[in-house]
Amino acid sequence: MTTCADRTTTHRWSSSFYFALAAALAVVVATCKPSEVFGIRPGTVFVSVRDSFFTPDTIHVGRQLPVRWTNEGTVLHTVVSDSGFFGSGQLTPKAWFEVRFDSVGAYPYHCNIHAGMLGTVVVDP
Ligand SMILES: [Cu+2]
Repeated sequence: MTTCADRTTTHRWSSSFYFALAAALAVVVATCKPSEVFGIRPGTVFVSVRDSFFTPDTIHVGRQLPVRWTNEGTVLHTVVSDSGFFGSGQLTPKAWFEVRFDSVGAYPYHCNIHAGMLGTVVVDP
């Protein structure tokens, strides 16, 4: 991935684009199959993925703390940022997907299998 500093045309980009790019670079993603066991960091915020909605659909999380989505439904779902910052791929039942955010802001996301499965992560300072 190319960084801002490598570009010669950055002066043309809007500040919102800079913010979006910084946010995109700041997202850390992990995903896991059901059989794998990982420790859960203190402060992790959990979102349940159901058939077919996210609950809670809006969550607040501090910077650097993980958000973990777990498929608690019976069919495949995905967790995909509306802006392309992150994407889980297909989550089978019991599988989870985790993202940490370095930048404050609101990050709307959706399931790309089921129209109307929507949620928002709000990253607080
Ligand atoms: Cu879905």
